[in-house]
Amino acid sequence: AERYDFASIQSKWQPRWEELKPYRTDLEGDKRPRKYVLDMFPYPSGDLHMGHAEAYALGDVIARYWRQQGFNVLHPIGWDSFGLPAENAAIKRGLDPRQWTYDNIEQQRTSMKRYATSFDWDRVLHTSDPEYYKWNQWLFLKMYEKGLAYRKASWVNWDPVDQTVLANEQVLADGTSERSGAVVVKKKLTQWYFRITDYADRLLDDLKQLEGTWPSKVIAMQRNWIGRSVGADVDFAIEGRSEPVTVFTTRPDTLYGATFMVVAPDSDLAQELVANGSSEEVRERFTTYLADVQKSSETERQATDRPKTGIFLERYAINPVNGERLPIWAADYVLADYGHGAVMAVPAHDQRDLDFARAFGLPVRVVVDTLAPVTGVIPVLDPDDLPELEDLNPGTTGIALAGEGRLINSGPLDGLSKSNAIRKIIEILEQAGTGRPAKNYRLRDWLISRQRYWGTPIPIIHGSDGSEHPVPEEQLPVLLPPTEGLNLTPKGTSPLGGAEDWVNVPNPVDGSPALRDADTMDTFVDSSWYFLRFLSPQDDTKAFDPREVDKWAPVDQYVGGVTHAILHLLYARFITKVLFDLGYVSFTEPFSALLNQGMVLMEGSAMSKSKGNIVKLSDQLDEHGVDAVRLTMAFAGPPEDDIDWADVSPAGSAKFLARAWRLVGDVTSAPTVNWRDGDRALRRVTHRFLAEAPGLIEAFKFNVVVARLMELVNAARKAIDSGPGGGDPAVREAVETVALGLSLFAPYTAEDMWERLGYEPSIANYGWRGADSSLLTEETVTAVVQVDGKVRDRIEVSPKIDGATLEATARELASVKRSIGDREVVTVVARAPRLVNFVTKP
Ligand code: ANZ
Repeated sequence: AERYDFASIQSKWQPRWEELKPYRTDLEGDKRPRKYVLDMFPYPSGDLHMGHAEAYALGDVIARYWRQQGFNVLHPIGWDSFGLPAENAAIKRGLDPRQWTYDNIEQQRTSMKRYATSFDWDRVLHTSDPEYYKWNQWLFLKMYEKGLAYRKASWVNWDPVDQTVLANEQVLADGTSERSGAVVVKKKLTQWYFRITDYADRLLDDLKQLEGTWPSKVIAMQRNWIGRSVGADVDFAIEGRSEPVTVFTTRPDTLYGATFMVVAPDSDLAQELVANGSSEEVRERFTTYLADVQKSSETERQATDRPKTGIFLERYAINPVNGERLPIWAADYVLADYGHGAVMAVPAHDQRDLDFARAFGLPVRVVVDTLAPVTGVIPVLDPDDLPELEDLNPGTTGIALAGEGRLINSGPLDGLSKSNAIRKIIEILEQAGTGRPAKNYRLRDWLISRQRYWGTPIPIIHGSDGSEHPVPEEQLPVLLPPTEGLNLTPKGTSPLGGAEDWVNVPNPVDGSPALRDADTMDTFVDSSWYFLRFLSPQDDTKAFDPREVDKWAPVDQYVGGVTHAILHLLYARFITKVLFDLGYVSFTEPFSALLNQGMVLMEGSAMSKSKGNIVKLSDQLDEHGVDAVRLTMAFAGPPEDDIDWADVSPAGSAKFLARAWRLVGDVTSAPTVNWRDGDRALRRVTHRFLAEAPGLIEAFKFNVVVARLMELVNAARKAIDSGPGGGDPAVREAVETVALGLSLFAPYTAEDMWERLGYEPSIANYGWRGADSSLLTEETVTAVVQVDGKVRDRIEVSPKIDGATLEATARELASVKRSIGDREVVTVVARAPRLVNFVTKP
């Protein structure tokens, strides 16, 4: 048999494709329906790894599929090439971050081309190119004009290793930096923010548009991240202070149960309360306490099992509904930047408040009788076995009564259910002017300034009088200064501040000395709109072309890792809505459908240097060939599942590809042969595949399609070796179908087969073939033949047979004649085409 030599097939086709550009998208002339299939663009951290290989193989199946279905497909690629790793590597090796970045891009580009991803190489972008980041600056200025970009001083997450701030999103659940792994601390800095909180409701409500086309897990993660809470703001007068303090509560119904107030120690409010009324001793203790609090992360502070700490501030608040005096405490379980940084504590019904009350001997007052029946709430306990409310006293049990019930000890609210009491108390407060309905979000504004070099400079000039001046649009881009003479080593302020010639500029208003903003933007800004830039990557007059964007966007299918389930997707959704509001795009969600591929593991765990279990992509490609690796990725299982490389067989994939490829050598008919004259049995296998594969691909069941291809290869091989032979037209039809199917997964092998079958390249641009429906129905069905209810025979009949013909056919059977003998047939029950029963007279 001929030898399948993947290496020579690859080196034959890669340069041919380079010339032919079969994946170039013609935006203008092409009138076919469009599909925008986008893979999350890579960070150029080194050469491509197994994770890239999986993601790009799967995204490519989808892009190639739609191309084959007759769509004009846009499948672009670029590089997310600003960011810390380049800068850190550059510091370590004394290089310019540019060199490290663009060298890695070159390496990845070479690998991607070898990997035969069907990208349109004529529309590549790099976010670190001035041609790209100019438009980040443009976007910033648009947001600034709209009041959506602003500067404020606040406590920020500080990464003490990378010496830069982190967005909340970049702090892991254990309080460490997603980037450096260092324990994140709080630091007070003036920073730039994007006002994403203005969009919280829309970011939440629009998730409905994505149901069914985004993984439900990702939708849930977005929803939780935004974290909307509905309740009320309640104003408490403060003794010795002219202004009231407002608290946010989701349970205004429990207002009569408030027994103290707690403020966040790190809030301005706490500082002020202490400064204007606490004793010297409390002031000192507070200062020590605050220093401690600042060492702990937000997650630690919210942990329920943490011993409660706090300080009584010797100040009092007045409950607006009953005039009660509530002592004010500072405690770290209350966060400064959630709600108003202050809570009304209701220990009977809130566990954190209860733990605190018990730790410091504060009163507990029950105001909801959780044993009283409430319509629609099924009692958990047997009514005959009900405990008394006193037995459930949270002060003794230590368990807060958080459930539904009826209000007690609450004046006008007594007897009401929770929801009715909430409605009523809000009414009462609104009338008195001491409260109103309120919503709160876990989501915070997006901190976008970074104190590092390798990013987009923020296009703002600061006057010596503190004024802010946006750099005029026609002066963009504000280019990054060269690294010569700059010290990139992190030291807490941006290295750009050290570029004297760059940072010192005249004030645009009066020419007086002024300074450029020396911070750079979070690289999530770059990736929040890149999908729009792919439509006109070379246009130096605008960020994107609204005409093309309207035709192509939103992205029909986005493919990428679940690691980006929150940050990147949330920011891209936010910026899309901003651009919609500014009139630049006509849609509000950037990605209509999302596929999250799983991870590639080795022996059950993520590949990592420390575990020493890294499988090198280039080794796999050298050993098994590109197509075998790609096919293995698709065949391993559902795309959302992780792939354990120890459990799959790229060698098996290579063997299958060789078997498929060798079929061509045994096809002896010409391309002009009439398939209709071919062997029906084989044609039926072929057409079943043609009929089923599209639906399976659209349902992301790539592995099933590969399995069906294997069946088809086997059927073709059998027809050649022990059936009608290689000259049968059905064999050609089957083998051509194998090539068309394989072209989704194994482009080199498929292209080579296609040429040897007598066609011009590229197979990527040949359409899919429709299935012949007459070959899809069953040819015969089995009819059961009974005499007096006993099965006497089974015959193959046409599914369209009528009752009379079925009866006549069955009567002629020797088996039937023998069992009827000489008895008289009194009734015949014929249920064509499945059953016929002869009933005789005994
Ligand atoms: C009184 C109350 C009684 C509360 C009760 C709950 C139960 P979510 O769902 O997370 O929004 N809270 C408000 N601001 C806070 C802050 N800055 N730091 C810590 N906790 C804060 O929770 C809202 C509830 O968390 C609010 O409702 C408030 O406690 C507390 F039986 O007010 B509640």
